[in-house]
Amino acid sequence: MNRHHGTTDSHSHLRRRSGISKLIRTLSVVALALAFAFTTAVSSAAPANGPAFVPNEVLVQYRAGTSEAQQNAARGRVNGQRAEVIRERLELAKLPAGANVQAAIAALQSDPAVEFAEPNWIYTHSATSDDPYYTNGSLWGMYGDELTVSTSVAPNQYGSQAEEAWAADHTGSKSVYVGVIDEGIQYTHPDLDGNIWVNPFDPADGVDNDRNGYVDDIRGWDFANGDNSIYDGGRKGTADKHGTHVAGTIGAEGGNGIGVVGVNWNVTMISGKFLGRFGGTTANAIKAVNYFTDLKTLHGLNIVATNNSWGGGGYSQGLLDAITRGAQQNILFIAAAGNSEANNDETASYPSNYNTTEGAGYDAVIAVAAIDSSGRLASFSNYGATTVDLGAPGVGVPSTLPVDTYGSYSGTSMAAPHVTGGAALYASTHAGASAADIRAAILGSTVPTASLAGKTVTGGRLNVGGY
Ligand SMILES: [Ca+2]
Ligand SMILES: [Ca+2]
Ligand SMILES: [Ca+2]
Ligand SMILES: [Ca+2]
Repeated sequence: MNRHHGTTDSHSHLRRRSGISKLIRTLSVVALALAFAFTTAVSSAAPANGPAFVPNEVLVQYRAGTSEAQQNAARGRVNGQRAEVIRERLELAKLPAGANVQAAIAALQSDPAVEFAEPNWIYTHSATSDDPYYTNGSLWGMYGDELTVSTSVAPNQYGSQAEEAWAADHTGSKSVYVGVIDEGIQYTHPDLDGNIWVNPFDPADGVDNDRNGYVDDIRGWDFANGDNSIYDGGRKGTADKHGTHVAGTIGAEGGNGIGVVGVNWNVTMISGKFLGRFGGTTANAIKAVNYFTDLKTLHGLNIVATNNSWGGGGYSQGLLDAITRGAQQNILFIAAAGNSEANNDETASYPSNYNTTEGAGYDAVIAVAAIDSSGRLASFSNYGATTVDLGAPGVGVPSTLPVDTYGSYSGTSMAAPHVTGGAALYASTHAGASAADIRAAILGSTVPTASLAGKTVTGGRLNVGGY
């Protein structure tokens, strides 16, 4: 399970935190002559081979109508302390050092005031670098069946067909917004800077002018560090590579004569940074998802989707509830299927296996597998005839990297943003389309692909050519 999402290979460390040794295990998987380094954080509190969670923390959802005294009594069963209120009646509680998290959850669940209690799972992103610098002509994921915009490169039927949409002058719109829930983004990158949100509702004056709970969230928010700097890689680009790469696939600037181009030449991306150097947590993932839902409801921003190229934890009712609230506001949740070669029908992969149908009346989650430039299912990619919706380019994908550079990564992390880019592109040409409409368009326009038959819901690959 924990191979599911790794990081770039710079994350292989042993680290000690809060007295708990964090074992970070590196597995090498050889595929296409690339070494995929999957790194995994496992706390000593985690069950053997189970997903990792933060020791001494639990998420607790209290039932509607419960009093403060009832909540305190429930928390008192496990000698817990309220650390943070995430959402109404949903809190992050601290347990005493050394507490058995699973036992505490059982005790909390038995209290009538508690709707559910669950671990604060740890997520990590997934990406594998094969070539540190962008090589011209390799952006196959944007190609289509015919030569259209580009004349210097060969067509590739297994690309997303974005070129064909561009040929029809469909290159996206800055009035379409996308949330990037990931690491941060080097927002000053010359191929991204024009497509990153600048918050008009909360100027940098030390005041939370729009009262969304985040002071000066100018380009989004860093939930990992609790600050408004969404890029923390400095002048050497030591962090936020993965988020910057994902952003470039969704919306690196096109037609500017430099670097790469995203599915959208124009789009507005907002950072929901929650993955730090050692991953992220359920608590912060929930806050990031809620952030975009709240931005949409508070300001009417046309946020059509969030991209979620991460995973690794177990099931979280709190996170599903947050995704469902987003779904109710017409925000798609587009997720990487995972990189553990696993069948997600048999072993659920989160968040890609979530389904919002029960709470929102449709499923806002789109799970994405990775294919290579020959149309094969990527050797690392998860799949699932009922749980993974489609395939998209995810092997040897060049995109933006800090600082002001480019590089090629592989992973379902790279496939998902092609689909998210497709959602934004579709929204730009179909004003008023609901999230369910966009989802239906994406799944309905896939091209049947042998490697995806029986391994995905659609049996096909992304095709944005007609958007
Ligand atoms: Ca402000
Ligand atoms: Ca604010
Ligand atoms: Ca920061
Ligand atoms: Ca460019």
